[in-house]
Amino acid sequence: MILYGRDNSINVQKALFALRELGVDFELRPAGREHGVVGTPEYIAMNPNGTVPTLVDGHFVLWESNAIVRYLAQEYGHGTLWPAEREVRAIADQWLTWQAVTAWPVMQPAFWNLIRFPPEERDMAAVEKSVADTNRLMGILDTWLASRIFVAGESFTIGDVGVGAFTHRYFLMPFERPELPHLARYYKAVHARPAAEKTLLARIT
Ligand SMILES: N[C@@H](CCC(=O)N[C@@H](CS)C(=O)NCC(=O)O)C(=O)O
Repeated sequence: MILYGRDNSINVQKALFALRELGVDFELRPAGREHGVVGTPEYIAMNPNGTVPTLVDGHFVLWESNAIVRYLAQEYGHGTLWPAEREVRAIADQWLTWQAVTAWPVMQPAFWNLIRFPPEERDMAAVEKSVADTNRLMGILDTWLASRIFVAGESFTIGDVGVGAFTHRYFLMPFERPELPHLARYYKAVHARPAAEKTLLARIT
């Protein structure tokens, strides 16, 4: 299996996290930003969006990080990343979706302005709103985690692949966070996983 991407992208990290949790043999082919590749005709033929990640499994090509996480979990993670119980699986998927569709777009303005843009180009009003909204969303997650270890209950699932990678990025962002004791405990539980240690880099860039 080949994964195209760069290991500092949150969307690539989700695919890497799933591959490593599942113990699947794969090769990471650097692509995106400083690595280029994504604009080549060969890459566009695989992924017309010109984005990362893209997974190649034999003849089969798949893009969209959450689709990749679900594909891998269904193929290799029955009873682990892909819970056997229908409702647990649905809740895991709910949080995987929440990370990508609700949480990440809200934190993106803070990320782009504070991490990617030089100080003179930062839109601090957008940052302020993004930080306030992100902290509010993480408060929802914190409350949810008060009564469970991982987002879908006692076991690590696809939901934690997304929410875990996102929580990591949230705690590394250079802005103030409220006290979120359950989220802080969750973050430690995610980090204790060998796959997380390899995947969630110590610096966000
Ligand atoms: N919804 C897509 C978003 C893909 C995406 O925008 N990826 C970014 C990196 S996080 C990208 O390819 N940026 C351009 C680049 O790295 O060259 C997914 O989840 O896979």
